[in-house]
Amino acid sequence: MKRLFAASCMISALGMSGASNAGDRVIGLYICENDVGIKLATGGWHVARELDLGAEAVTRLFSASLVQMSTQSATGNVTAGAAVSWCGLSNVKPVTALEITNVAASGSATGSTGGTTPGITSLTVEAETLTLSGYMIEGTKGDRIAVSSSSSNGVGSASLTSTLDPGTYNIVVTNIIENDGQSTLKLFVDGTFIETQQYALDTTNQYFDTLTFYGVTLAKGSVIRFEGKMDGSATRARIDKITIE
Ligand SMILES: [Ca+2]
Ligand SMILES: [Ca+2]
Repeated sequence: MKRLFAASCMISALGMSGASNAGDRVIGLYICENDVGIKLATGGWHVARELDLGAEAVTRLFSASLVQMSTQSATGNVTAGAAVSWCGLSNVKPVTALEITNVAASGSATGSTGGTTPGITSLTVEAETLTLSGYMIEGTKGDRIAVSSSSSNGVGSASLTSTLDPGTYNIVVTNIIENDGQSTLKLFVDGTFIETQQYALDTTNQYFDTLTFYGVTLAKGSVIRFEGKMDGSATRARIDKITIE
């Protein structure tokens, strides 16, 4: 843990006013552009922004948060500013300091309810980071995926391996709707077909929309696969990101 404490001290030196959320847990990470979103079990979404901290500190905070998420050790003080909207999430608090606490050494886990330490129960991943077949990364910032086929009604596949605790989840797909047709999206878990959903028609230049697959049972390490299908040649079953919660 020594290296973690060292990293913690450097990050904490950036600012220590308004500290709160001690004893919380990191339950989700969301990498968006140059920033890292950190979801706390009680404190909700926080974000380490490059514009606040610089790239190096964001990288350190990501490493520390990843360890905290995987070990589910308690946070120390989390120092954050007023809530902002960030990368499609609202009420996100910009972090200036996050203190790592070694639960065993400090005893700061007092006040927890005991029992089994909860694991990871929510996850947001950019579609661009999924394993793609027949999908291409698209957009000026490479910020979405689109079926790449030149054939009418072409299909593409995008998959990820779940790192979540086994359980039942809602899978929310942030997609991009179009004004000239409606793509469809099939969900498969470990090769088993679950459900087909159809994209909405974009009549108001809405652009972003969501499709939610409710009550999906995931085992540890389940492979979640989406199969997008073009509507003729009009649409490309575009996906921005996936949230599983
Ligand atoms: Ca179109
Ligand atoms: Ca995206």
